[in-house]
Amino acid sequence: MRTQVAIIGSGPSGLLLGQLLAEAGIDTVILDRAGKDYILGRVRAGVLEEGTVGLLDKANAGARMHAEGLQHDGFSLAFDGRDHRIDLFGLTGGKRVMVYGQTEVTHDLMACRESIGALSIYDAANVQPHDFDGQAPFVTYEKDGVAHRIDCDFIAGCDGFHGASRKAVPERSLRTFEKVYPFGWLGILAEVAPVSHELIYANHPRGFALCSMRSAHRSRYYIQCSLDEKIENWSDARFWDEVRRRLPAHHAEAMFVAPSFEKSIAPLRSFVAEPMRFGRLFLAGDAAHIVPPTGAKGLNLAASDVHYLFSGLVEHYKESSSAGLDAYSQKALARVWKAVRFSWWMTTMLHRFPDTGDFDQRIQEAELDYLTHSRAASTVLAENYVGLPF
Ligand code: FAS
Ligand code: PHB
Repeated sequence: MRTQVAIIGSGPSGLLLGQLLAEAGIDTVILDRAGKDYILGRVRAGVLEEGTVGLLDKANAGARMHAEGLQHDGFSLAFDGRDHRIDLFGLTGGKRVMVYGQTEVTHDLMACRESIGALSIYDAANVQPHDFDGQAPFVTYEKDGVAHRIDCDFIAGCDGFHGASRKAVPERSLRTFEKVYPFGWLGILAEVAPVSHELIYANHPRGFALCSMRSAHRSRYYIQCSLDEKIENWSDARFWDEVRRRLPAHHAEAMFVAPSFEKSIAPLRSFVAEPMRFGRLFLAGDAAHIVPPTGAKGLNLAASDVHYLFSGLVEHYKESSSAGLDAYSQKALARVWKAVRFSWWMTTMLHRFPDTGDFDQRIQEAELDYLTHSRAASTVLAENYVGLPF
């Protein structure tokens, strides 16, 4: 089999790249080691930047998002028993975010790909990129015990943090940067109206909490938890009690509760691999970087990587220019590091760290006080949250 671009990974990165390339008449094959249902069963991101919304529109995959997504003009920071609203729309000259779950984005992109008859191969075992440092790269995989090979012009490594693409790069060619946080997020989904019409990020002595949503009748809540927490120790009742303890009283009293239908614990880390290009292999999304979800950047960074990679591939095929591909890594990393910084800053400001001393605690309190009383400081938060320009 031959294609122009072999895409490893059928998450948001791979699917969005595949759809944009298809719209440009460039042939792709997507391979994923998991099945469609498993991929669609993962509950992850919930907030889309305008740049991500624009790319989904460009991919002709935005109709349901506009019909069912929720436009948000702001969110609140809660601490010392009070709310402080961050007016995204007013502070950024009219920008906002779209609340629409990653699961739905993935579903919509899969449906688009199926509607155009583009090939995705699921349950592909032992997917491996080869000869990407030459002019004739290829990908091998096994399906139902049969070995296959796909010859291609380029390989897009969109296979996430644990994927095969980054691991196929010789260690001497890669430099990685990592910070692991001493806590995780315990998240639940419940079919119940959210406690507020906007998101609430809470800093509390018991730990961080986040009140988010997927719709007007589906809530998504998170609480900071220790890394040795076990999900089986968290009944719904215990979770609802804990999340309400971490919110201002008026929210805790108003919160609707219901049985959860998803409950999981995610570790938090910051991770960047440099560069993001190795000959004819390009890393995009979580394959190249990970951010703590506090800044709602993971999925949106995947989208901006895809924007740069798509532009470079179109230049190659339509204008016989390698400029875009040659600049990919440097352009993508410039935006990645600013989002990594923002996500680290939001995480450091809103979470309680086990080893925090009295001085560090006062600094965190001063940060929150300054942020909520200075238009300049709030503007910095707002412009990063809605997404810096591509
Ligand atoms: P993904 O990991 O989504 O997709 C990679 C795909 O590659 C998967 O389908 C996988 O099956 C496949 N794959 C992996 N290895 C392979 C191999 N060897 N061969 C073939 N295929 C392979 N971001 C936010 O903005 N907000 C959040 O709240 C948030 N919560 C998260 C919670 C968790 C538990 C995790 C892990 C991430 C979370 N993220 C969040 C980040 C997340 O949304 C990612 O940024 C997003 O999924 C990135 O998309 P992809 O780069 O496509 O990677
Ligand atoms: C979510 O709704 O899953 C969500 C929203 C904002 C974040 C992280 C997660 O910062």
